[in-house]
Amino acid sequence: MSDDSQTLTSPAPGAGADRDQQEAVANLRRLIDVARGSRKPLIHLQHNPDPDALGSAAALQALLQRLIGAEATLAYTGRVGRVENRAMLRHLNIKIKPAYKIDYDEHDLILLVDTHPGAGTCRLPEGVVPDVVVDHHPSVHEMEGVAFPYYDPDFGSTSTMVGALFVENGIPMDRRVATALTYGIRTDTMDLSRGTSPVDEKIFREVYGASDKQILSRIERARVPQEYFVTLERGLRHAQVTDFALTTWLGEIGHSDSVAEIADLLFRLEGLRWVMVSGFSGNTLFCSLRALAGKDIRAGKVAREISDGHGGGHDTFAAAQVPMADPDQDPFEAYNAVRERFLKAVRAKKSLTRPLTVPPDARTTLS
Ligand SMILES: [Mn+2]
Repeated sequence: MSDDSQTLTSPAPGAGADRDQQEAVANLRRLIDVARGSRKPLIHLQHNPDPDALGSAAALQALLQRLIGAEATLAYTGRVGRVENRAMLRHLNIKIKPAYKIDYDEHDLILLVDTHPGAGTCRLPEGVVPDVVVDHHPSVHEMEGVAFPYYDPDFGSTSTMVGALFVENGIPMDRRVATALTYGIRTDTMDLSRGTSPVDEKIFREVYGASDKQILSRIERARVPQEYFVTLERGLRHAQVTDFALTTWLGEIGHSDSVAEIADLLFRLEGLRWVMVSGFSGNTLFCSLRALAGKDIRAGKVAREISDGHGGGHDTFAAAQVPMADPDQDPFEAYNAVRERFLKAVRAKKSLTRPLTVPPDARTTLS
């Protein structure tokens, strides 16, 4: 969506902003109504939480503290893999607890952030229905039983949604929360370049202005372990360019964020319209998809198709986590099967395939 179409469809310059504020006031009211009286709130994060999940959860925790004076516990499943994300936890003192250590019955208020019931990234224990859902991911599921579904795919990030509750209601936020939200918005929207609305721009300006630039820099430039380069080398070596689509195989990965990390990097290749990067951990095949925005480009739909429903996401970026049911299945064969389906789904001509750098079995010399 271009800026031009925005100004053309907006009724008047100020009207949209007023509406955003009215919505934020109403949403805060609903949050207070649902949260009032809670002594032990719990915020459950998206599986393998990313900076948007971590930032929005930390901010929601601070907001609840202010509104009802109770300290919410942050619970997560999966892993925080990427070094930047671990640096974010450390530098911003965000404390998260593994969900298996949590007794969900002990908590009188359950809030779900950056995912929603029914989504592949939601790992709430069986039977637990959240009271509040804060999420911006497109959904095909009904939020049944959720007292306050604060759900809107027009937002570029969940961090923007929580940020709006602060900013539009004039609630002050401290530097730590502003920094967490800044990093959440930045990473989820690729520096406001994908899937954003004017609200994201506005809220980002506010939180960035109040953020700690030193800490932001420390998070963004976090040093990586040697393993990162080993994985990267495998990704480069196995990369094949088929027509306008690049696919590659990372083999066994230490954490599921690797596929997204390498996908972002390889997507910079000129002429590309699609990228799919895969790797495996345990008996799960992880795939990360990137697509160039365009008419009928639906990366989320492709991710769902190639994984028999084990994937989803946005139009230009999506992911799939394919279970490999048979323990004897060769992960590379599983990848090849998914790759075939992917190339078919995006209609890339297989005859136009070449290695990105060298053939996978090439011997290279340093001379
Ligand atoms: Mn998000």
